[in-house]
Amino acid sequence: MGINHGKQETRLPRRLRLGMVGGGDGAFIGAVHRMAARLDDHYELVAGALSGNPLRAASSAAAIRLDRSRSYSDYREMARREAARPDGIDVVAIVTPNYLHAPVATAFLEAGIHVICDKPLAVSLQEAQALAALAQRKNLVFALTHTYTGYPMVRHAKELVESGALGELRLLQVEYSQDWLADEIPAATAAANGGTQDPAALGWRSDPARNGPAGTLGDVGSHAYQLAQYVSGATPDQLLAELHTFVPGRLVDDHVQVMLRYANGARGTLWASQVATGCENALRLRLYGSKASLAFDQENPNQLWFTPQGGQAQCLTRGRVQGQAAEHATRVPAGHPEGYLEAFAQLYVDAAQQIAARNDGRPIPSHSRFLTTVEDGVQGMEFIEAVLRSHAQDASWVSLAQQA
Ligand code: SOE
Repeated sequence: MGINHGKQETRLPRRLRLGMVGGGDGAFIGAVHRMAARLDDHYELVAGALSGNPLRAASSAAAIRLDRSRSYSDYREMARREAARPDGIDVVAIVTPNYLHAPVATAFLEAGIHVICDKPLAVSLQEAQALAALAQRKNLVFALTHTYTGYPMVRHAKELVESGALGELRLLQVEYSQDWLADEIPAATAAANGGTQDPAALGWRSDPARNGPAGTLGDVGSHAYQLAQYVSGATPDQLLAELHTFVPGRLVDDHVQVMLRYANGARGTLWASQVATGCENALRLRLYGSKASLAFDQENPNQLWFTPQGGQAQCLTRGRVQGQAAEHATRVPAGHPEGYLEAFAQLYVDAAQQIAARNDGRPIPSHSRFLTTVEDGVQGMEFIEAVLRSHAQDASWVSLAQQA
C-alpha cells in the first residue's frame, strides 16, 4: 500500500485553531497532544492556559513559542476572550489532572468551543452525564482521547467483529499492566506525611483530590475497559470487582481485577495493575467468538492475530490488511512501523473531520465515526462507578446500569 493510499478524508478548508488547557513545562500528556495535533497538519496551536500558576503559564507558553497575548493562567478568562475574538480558537484540548476536566470542558462548551479531552472523562458519573448533555445541547464535538483506539489494527479488529467474523461473542480477556508504581514509597516521604505518601511530591495521579477516587482503575483500567468495549461492541450488564493497594501508604488503588457478565451470556475478565513488575505498557485484548478469536497486544501494534476455529493462527499486519477502517488510520507503507504517536494523531484527524463538518452544518463523515467521544466517557464512568460500588460491597455482583 502506498502512502495515504485508501485514506478517506474530507479536505479541510483551513487549519483549525487549537487552544490547550494544562500541559505546562514537564507535563507528559500535554506534549503528546501537541505532537499528535501537529502530525497531520490539521491544527495550529494559538492559545493556552498551560498552568493555573501565572509564572509557570507564561514560561510554559514561551517555551513552546505561544503568542504572549494568548497565554492565560485562568481557563475561564481564556474561554471568554477566545470566544469573543474573530480569530478565536475552534477547539480546546484539555490535558489537566482529572478533577479539572469537567469544569474546564463546561466553560469551553458554554462558550461554543469544541472539546478534545484526555481520559478519564471526569471524576464522577454525574459530571460525565452533565458534560454529554451539554455537548449535545450545544451541538459541539467532544472527543475523548482513548489513544489505543487510534491504531489501525484495533480499528481493523473492530471492523472484523462487526462483519461477524468471530461469530457469537463468548469470552473477553483484557489486561493493562504497568510497573511504574511498584516501588515502595520512600520512608522519608511517608514519615513526613504521617505514614502516607505526599500526593504533591508523587504527582496528581496519586492524589485523590486531583485524580478522583479511582487510581489505577481510572488511569489505565479505563483504557482496558474501553478497548474491550470498542472492539467487541459489547457492554457488560453486571460486574464483580476488587480493588487493591499493594504499596503501603498509597492513597488510591494500584491494582484492580474484575469479572464481567454480558446479556448474550458472554463472560469477561479485566485486570489492570501499575505494580506488575517488569511490565511497561502491556495492554492486551483477546476476544473469543463461536467461529474465531483475535488477539491484540499494544506493544506490537502493527499486528493483529486472527485464528478461525480449527484453523491456522494468522498474523494480520498494518499496511497489508484490507479494510477501510485500517486504511483510514494508516500513513506509511507496509513494514514501516507506526505507533503510539500516530494512534494519538488519528484521534486528532477524526476530531478535525467532525469539527469541520459540524461547523459547516454537514453530517459527520462516516470515515471519522471510529472517534471516541464523550459518550464513551460516560460509559467509562459507569464502569468505574460500578467497580467502586462492587468493591465497597465486598466484591459482590452489581449492575452497570445503576444510575449515579
Ligand atoms: C500513565 O499510567 C499513563 O500515561 C496513562 O495516564 C495513560 O493514559 C496511558 O496511555 C499510558 O500510561
